[in-house]
Amino acid sequence: MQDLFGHAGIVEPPRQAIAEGAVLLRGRALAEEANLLAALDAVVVAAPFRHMVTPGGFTMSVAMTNCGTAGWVTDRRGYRYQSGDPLSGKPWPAMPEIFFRLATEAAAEAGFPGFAPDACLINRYEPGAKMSPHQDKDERDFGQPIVSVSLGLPATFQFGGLSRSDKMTKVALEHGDVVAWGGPARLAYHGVLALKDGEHPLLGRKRINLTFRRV
Ligand code: MD3
Ligand code: FE
Repeated sequence: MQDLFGHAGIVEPPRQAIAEGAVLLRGRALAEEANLLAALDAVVVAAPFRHMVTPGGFTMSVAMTNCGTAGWVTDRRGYRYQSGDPLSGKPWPAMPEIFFRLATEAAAEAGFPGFAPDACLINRYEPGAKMSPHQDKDERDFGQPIVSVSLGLPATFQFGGLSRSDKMTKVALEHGDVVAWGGPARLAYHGVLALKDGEHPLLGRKRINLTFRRV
């Protein structure tokens, strides 16, 4: 039998506040999964995933690419947004309309109307890949939220407070989940634990996260 909210037999409200300013929309991307994955494939043909290097000289376990008018990059010189893909020298692929629409609609549903992302960082996690706790602060206007879309294998996401030492809370993010982070959650420390191996019916042994930002 279908549950009340159409998500994997778990009866829970479609909008869940997981912290002040952080709203989880469980399964919000599911209706568009095929269109999202087709658009993703086209982006990745033009701008393949690559493992970037941090300013400290470590190669990230998460592979990344971008679409939109600006893309987040890191190398020995630092973290920044830039309009061109350093691998090709060409502009990042345009943000697919289906990406933009999902991000803006989800933001509005979460209480952040008027969000117009110009950057989408695409993270690919394979088993063992993780993202250590950090803040997202390379953007100009922290009044703008960040929207994230999880696809593929589930991951344990952790988020805390404004200080690295604040206690962190864990939440499982699954295929189709969308989270909007704004207000007091915008500068919260957050990270992703090492991805557990598994097999997703559409994506295989990986997790993809789309992170939408207004640079
Ligand atoms: C909470 N990515 O790319 S997305 C990142 O799942 C990043 O790949 C994670 O953190 C991932 O920077 C998490 C969810 C997310 C994004 C930004 C946030 C959570 C956030 C900013 C503030 C607080
Ligand atoms: Fe982040």
